Amino acid sequence: MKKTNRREFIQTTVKATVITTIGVPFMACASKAGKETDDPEKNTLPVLTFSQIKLPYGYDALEPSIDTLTMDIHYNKHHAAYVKNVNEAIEAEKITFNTELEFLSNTSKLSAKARNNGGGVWNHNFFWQVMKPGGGTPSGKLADAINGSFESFEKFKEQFTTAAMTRFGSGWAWLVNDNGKLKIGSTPNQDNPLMDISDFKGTPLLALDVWEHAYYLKYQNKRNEYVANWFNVINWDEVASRLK
Ligand code: MN3
Repeated sequence: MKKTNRREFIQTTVKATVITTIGVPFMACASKAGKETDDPEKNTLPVLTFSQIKLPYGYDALEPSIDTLTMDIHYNKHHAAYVKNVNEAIEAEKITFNTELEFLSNTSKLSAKARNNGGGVWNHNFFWQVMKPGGGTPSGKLADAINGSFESFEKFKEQFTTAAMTRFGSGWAWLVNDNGKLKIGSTPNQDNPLMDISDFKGTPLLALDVWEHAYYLKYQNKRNEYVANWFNVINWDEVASRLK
């Protein structure tokens, strides 16, 4: 009697456990599914938001190559405006790209406002990082790549300077990696070599802003002096880190 009772008890307990384990996940699934459809936050598509990096140095850090007032206005007014404008465009135009790279490589599908301001944010975030007080010269693998592609560092500087000087109007000069080969070129306005619409493509290693707002307060019409002095504040370690 005692034994039978115990078996019955066990069987009842097992049945109850089975019901519970089937029942609980079912309820959990139902509840989770309900949340996914009812929660407005979970129905919102992920949207890219552009932002400014923190300036890696003070406004006066690149003196005398880049003056303090220019750095302040460039970062706090020009760059900040691109951030505000591209984020407005993303919202107004319901742009749903998830990453900056996806955004840039699809610029042919974007409005002029989204393209110009998105490029403006990305280019300046890149530009701040490839500069630092003190500068120096490239070394190691990067120096080998520069010598291999342009014969010498001096020839690289000449070619880069030509690209910066011959960009008519506003734009950027670039050093890019194009499948292991380094190339120099330029883009108009806020376009860059990651954009599908760009004639000049590659992975950016170094960039120089040649918009007048980048140098006019100190150098006025003398873009050549700005370019020559900028070579003293290139962060070659940062450039090297981008050469994969
Ligand atoms: Mn600029």
